[in-house]
Amino acid sequence: MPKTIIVSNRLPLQLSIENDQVHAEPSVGGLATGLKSVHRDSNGLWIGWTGLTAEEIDVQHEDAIKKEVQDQQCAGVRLTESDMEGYYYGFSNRTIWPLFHYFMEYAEFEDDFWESYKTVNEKFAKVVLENAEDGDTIWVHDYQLMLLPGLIRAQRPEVSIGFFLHIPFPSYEVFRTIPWREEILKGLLGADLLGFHTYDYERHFLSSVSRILGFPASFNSISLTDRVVTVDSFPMGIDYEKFSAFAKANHEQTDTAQSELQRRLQHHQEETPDAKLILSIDRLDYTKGIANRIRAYEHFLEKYPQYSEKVRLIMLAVPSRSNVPQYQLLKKEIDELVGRINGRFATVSWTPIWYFYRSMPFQNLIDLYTSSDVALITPIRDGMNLVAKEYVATRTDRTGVLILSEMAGAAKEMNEALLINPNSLDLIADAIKKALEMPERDQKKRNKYMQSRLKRYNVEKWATDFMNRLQAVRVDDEYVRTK
Ligand code: ADQ
Repeated sequence: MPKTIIVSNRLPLQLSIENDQVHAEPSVGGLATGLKSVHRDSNGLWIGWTGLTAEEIDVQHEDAIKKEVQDQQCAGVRLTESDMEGYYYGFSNRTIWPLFHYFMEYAEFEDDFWESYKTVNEKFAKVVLENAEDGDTIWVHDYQLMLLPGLIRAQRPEVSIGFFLHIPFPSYEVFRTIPWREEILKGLLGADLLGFHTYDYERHFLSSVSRILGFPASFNSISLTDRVVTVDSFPMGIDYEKFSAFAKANHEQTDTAQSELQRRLQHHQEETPDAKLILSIDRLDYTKGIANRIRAYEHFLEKYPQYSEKVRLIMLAVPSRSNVPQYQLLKKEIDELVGRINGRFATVSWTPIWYFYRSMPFQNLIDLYTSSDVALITPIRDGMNLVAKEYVATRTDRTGVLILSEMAGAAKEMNEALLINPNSLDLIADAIKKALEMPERDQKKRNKYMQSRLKRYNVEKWATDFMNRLQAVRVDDEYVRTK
């Protein structure tokens, strides 16, 4: 029976070694949830890196790890520390990530990074080819693996290959600055179907293909010499039911069952009933516009001093890629900004920003979403932004206001949010005021429309739509080739 193989940089599991025993726990991230049915049904297999480098794995644990991984219907790709340096921290996160998010001045074009990226994509290809048979369907994820569709196609033309990019695809003028632009496009074109979050990313990709490789691209298909490649947009959704169910349970919880954070938040609300909470959650990344957001909040406090002691920004920044220099600099900048603003505006009974630099358990994430009157999400660029969608899904009584950057893919589906240009501190400050003063009726009306859309196009629908489309384009292509 043909099977579906999912390939991503990381496997959807957490490996740990305790008392010489190896354990693998399934992870609960959005991608893992969305692809659960694709993975579990149809005899599926997930291929990716386990999270432990070859140097971190003792020889005596190797077989146990392999077995644990296999038990989760997964197969591991063996990567060394030097692979991770060059392919992941290097080419993926110091070349592609900044460039695809229009941070051109951060992009490093290093031959060594590129060589490592090619080597690791070949390692992934080897594991895929060991496991794939003709007739199988392979779904490759994200910017770390852009050469993989081409490498698989070259060896096994009779498999069906889909690729989904989770970050923006930049305009041709930006993309063409990459020295290895042709190889990257050819790698991607090994797929039968290429998916993007928005129509704009899809359009940018088509224009790069026709201008760099000269293949005719019309509407949403590209005619290669021997095949047709389909390109389309599939905006990724969230596990709506899970977020809304957790939020409902949160509201119904008795005092004793509450988390420490929830108790604190409730206590804060009882002490200062007219004070409002503004929430900010992201990985600590320069694309997320965190520094600008803090400056905009400062500008808001200057421009509207009547809000002193009446509002608090609760900011969660999750540590990320902390060995890449730009991330270290950003961390320092944010620490300083938070210190400066708290020092400047605080009173004996009020701290304007509560700042957490850490990862939090899922339950705390829900506590924050359900307790906040406003979510302030202002990325400079973001492929989609799931936090915006999760916030709206947890507002079970439909109150709450989402302020969202126009530069996030999610803005295309969330027109009822207060959309702002993240580069204008003044617009953000005014949007904060508008959000804090928005009548409940208006809040509920906006959230009602967004919720019904998010509920319908959830992450499972996203995954099945992509898979159905992949089957359909494969059938069409076979028809064209045999005609
Ligand atoms: P990210 O850049 O990581 O994803 P985002 O879409 O916001 O950004 O997803 C973050 C996820 O992490 C959310 O699901 C959120 O719930 C979770 N999360 C955040 N803080 C957490 C915490 N402290 N503990 C546990 N979980 C936490 C990339 C792209 C995005 C795109 C996604 C999906 O950059 O643009 O939306 O992939 O395609």
